[in-house]
Amino acid sequence: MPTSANRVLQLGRLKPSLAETLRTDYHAYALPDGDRRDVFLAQHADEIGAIVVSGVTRVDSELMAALPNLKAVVNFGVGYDNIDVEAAAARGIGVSNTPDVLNDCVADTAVGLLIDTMRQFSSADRYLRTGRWVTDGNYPLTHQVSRSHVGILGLGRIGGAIAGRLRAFGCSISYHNRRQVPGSPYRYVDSAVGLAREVKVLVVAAAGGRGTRHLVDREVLDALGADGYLVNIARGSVIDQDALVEALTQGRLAGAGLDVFADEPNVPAALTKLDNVVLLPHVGSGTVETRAAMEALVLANLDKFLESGELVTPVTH
Ligand code: 8YV
Repeated sequence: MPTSANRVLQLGRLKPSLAETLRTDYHAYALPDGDRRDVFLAQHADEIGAIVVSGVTRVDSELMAALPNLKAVVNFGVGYDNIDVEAAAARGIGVSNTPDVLNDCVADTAVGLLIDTMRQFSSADRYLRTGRWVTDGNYPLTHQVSRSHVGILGLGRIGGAIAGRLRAFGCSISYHNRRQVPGSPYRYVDSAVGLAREVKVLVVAAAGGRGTRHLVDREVLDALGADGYLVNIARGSVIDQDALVEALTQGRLAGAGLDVFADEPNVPAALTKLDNVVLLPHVGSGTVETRAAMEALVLANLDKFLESGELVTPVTH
């Protein structure tokens, strides 16, 4: 149980079991919405030492300023573009995320999306269910995944796990990253557009945030071209979504597999009408096993913070 000057605040919705643990074992507050929020802050702002939040809820400098004793933001998720990390650093507030424990599931999702997009399994399933196999005959031919040339945009922990899986498919792998990865067995390309120009499939695995906003723009999409495929398991903000919708609807891109979008949970209606697009509702890490591991890491960070003021997996940026 944290001391009264180091209370825990739940911000936004969390995994139900995590919210329950915070409420019962940590006597955490939950920040109310609307007018009740100001009333809550007037009464309790001084008590809050740590925030627990998930990737969908913003932690901005205004909120940090309203909590004078805030010392930690513990994030459920590896991506932390929901948190103003510069403002946190300036105020001496530590931020933690949940790295590594979700690499496998997110990489599985990327490969699943890539295969579904190129082989059109979801579309073929719809074809069968709507009786078209009987009326129209065999499903049209699609494109081979094995031995294709794949580009990974962002060769971090998740990008590396995706590349490792695709290697087993005999794919040749190139990548673009802010910095070349020392000792990487994959071919480095020094720009996103250069990478898109040489590959059949571009897989986006770069962290979100200001530095990567619209890294995949119209020029990159055109470099990928009418025979190229795009897969995104990172953040919707990394892609210029309007340019993507335009390229797909005009046939300037062969297809796309998307787990993330610019304004979740809203997805452009134009995308839902296309059969060469596979759309998932941000399920990359969404398995029982991985979400349990993320929850355990959130609590490990919180416990360490409450004991020592330190975090297990602090974000360094
Ligand atoms: C989660 C994610 O869906 O870890 C991330 O960055 O995007 C996902 O694992 C999300 O954080 C849960 O809200």
